[in-house]
Order: sequence, then C-alpha cells, then structure tokens
Amino acid sequence: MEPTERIWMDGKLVDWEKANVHILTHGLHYGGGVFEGIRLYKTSKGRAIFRLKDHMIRFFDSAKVIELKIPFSLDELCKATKEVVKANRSKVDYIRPIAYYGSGAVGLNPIKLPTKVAIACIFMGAYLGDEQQKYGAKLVTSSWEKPSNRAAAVNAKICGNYVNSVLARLEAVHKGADEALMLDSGGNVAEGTGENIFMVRNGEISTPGMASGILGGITRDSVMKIAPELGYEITERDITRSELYVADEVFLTGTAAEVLPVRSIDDRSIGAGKPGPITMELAKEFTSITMGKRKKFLHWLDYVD
Ligand code: PPE
Repeated sequence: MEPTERIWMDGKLVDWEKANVHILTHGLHYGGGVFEGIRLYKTSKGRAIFRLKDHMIRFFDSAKVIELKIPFSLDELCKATKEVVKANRSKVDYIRPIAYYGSGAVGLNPIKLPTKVAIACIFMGAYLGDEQQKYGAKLVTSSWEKPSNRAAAVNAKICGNYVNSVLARLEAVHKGADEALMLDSGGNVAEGTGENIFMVRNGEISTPGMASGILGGITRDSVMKIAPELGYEITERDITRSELYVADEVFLTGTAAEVLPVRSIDDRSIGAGKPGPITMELAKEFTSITMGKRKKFLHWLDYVD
C-alpha cells in the first residue's frame, strides 16, 4: 500500500505518518471497534463517493451494537469524508472510516474509554486481483464456520468479527484459492470473508438472508435494486453448498470486490468456468451507475471536487 497524503483523525487532518494509535488501545487488544469501506469513483463530473450516507448509517448502526458512542453526527462524518478525499490528490479509490474504543484502562469493559474516529483514503484497485475480476475467482469452502447470530453480532461491521474472516482467508490462500466460502452454523452458505454471495440457477437469482450471519452489504443491496431494472428478480433464501456447485453462475459483491464473478468452488467449475452472462450484465450495469451514467441512481453518488 502506498502512503497517501492526509488522514482525518478525531476532527483534524493529519499527515499519513502521524496517524498512529496508542499501544493500549482497546480496539487493538479486543477488536472493540467498527469500520466501513467506501468506494470513490472517477466520473466524467469528477470524483464521486458511492452511497456515502448509507455507509455512514451502517457505521453508526455497527457502533450502536457495541455501545460505542461516536462523538460526531452523521452529517459531520459525511462532511469529514468529503474533506479527507479533497485533501488527497493522489490516486485513491477507497475510503476507510474506523471508530474504536481508545486507551485508558486494560480490561474488557469499555464503558469509560474514549471513542476515537478516523477516516483514511487509500488506493485499493481490484480487491482479489485484475485477473480474478475479469475471469472469475477461485473459492474454497472454509473449515471455519461463520459464527452464528448467537455467537457474535455478525450482522454488524465490528473489527473483532474479522478474526474469523482472517482465519478463513489464510486457509483459502494456503490452498491456492482467491477467497473462502463461509458456511453458517447450520451448514448453509453465508458469504465470503469480505463479500456477499449470489447464485444464478435455472433463471433464478438468489442470495442468503441476514439470518445466515451475513453482513447486510451495500453492494448486495445495490444489486438487489439494479436487478429488477434489468428484468431480474432476486430471492433471499437458504442456499446449500452442493447447490452452489451446480449453479449456472455465482458472483460475489462488496465495496472492495464490486461485482466479482466466481469461476470455481472446491475445484468444481461453475457453469462454463468463466463469468456468466447475468453476472456480466449486472457488473456492467453496476459500473455504469458508479460512473454516473444512470439517472435513476444518481442519488447514490456524492460528487466531491
Ligand atoms: N460481507 C463481509 C464480511 C464484508 O466484510 C463485506 C465488505 C461485505 C460482505 C460486503 O459489504 P458491502 O461492502 O457493504 O457491499 N467488506 C469490506 C472490507 C474488505 C476488506 O478487506 O477490508 C469492503 O468490501 O469494503
């Protein structure tokens, strides 16, 4: 990762090298924090942030789950995001807001700890690689299951939740795959380590529901709103691992991943082993929207320059 210019930290813009945290930060020891990932696109009318307000709403919702009080309003953080983007003229395409319990005491109880908030901009590029974005990603099912809603607040974007994802991603990488497929505690399909998942089979497009312990992805929501415009309907339902093996198409969605085709799962080719037509159509439409080429979805873009 290349350093960028400035990072917004607790209300001020600071230089990249100065954006450091205290070693006794609760968020570092116990994962007591929440974060977001937001894409920034270069459109013909300048740089635009995709679904900024929706991401910030989820940020506040995640914070509420761990009782983290964010000392800024939604509006202030949206403004701060635009401010930090403006302060970074180098090549950036991804925004990372994070809020966490700071330092002051060692121990799990975070109640008296201060809340720290930061917003950084980086260059991410294609999340799993350019080849994968174009020809499809290789998935393997993780031996680590997604914690159930009884075990963790998995619907919220909490830092500590991601240790499970890190274990799964390490396993996938060691097996030569691009990404892990996570199953829920009942053995049904949940999501990737950093993406939601969709299946196309016999003309039906489906995706697991929130009860499978998934993150309610904003890209997932975007795809569910774009699909009807193209004449497709999407159902939320339980999906099994073996159903995925025989799907016509499988794709992942995420801010970082965007709409990403899957070409194989556990060494079984999906469909023709290359991106399917519906996946490509949705990916193309998603790109047109992020480029500001669709009037109906212009409200998803916040122009900054
Ligand atoms: N599930 C998980 C577990 C997840 O982390 C993400 C986002 C999604 C689904 C998709 O959500 P959305 O981005 O709102 O469509 N993962 C973020 C972090 C990736 C990272 O490696 O860091 C992201 O895509 O920004």
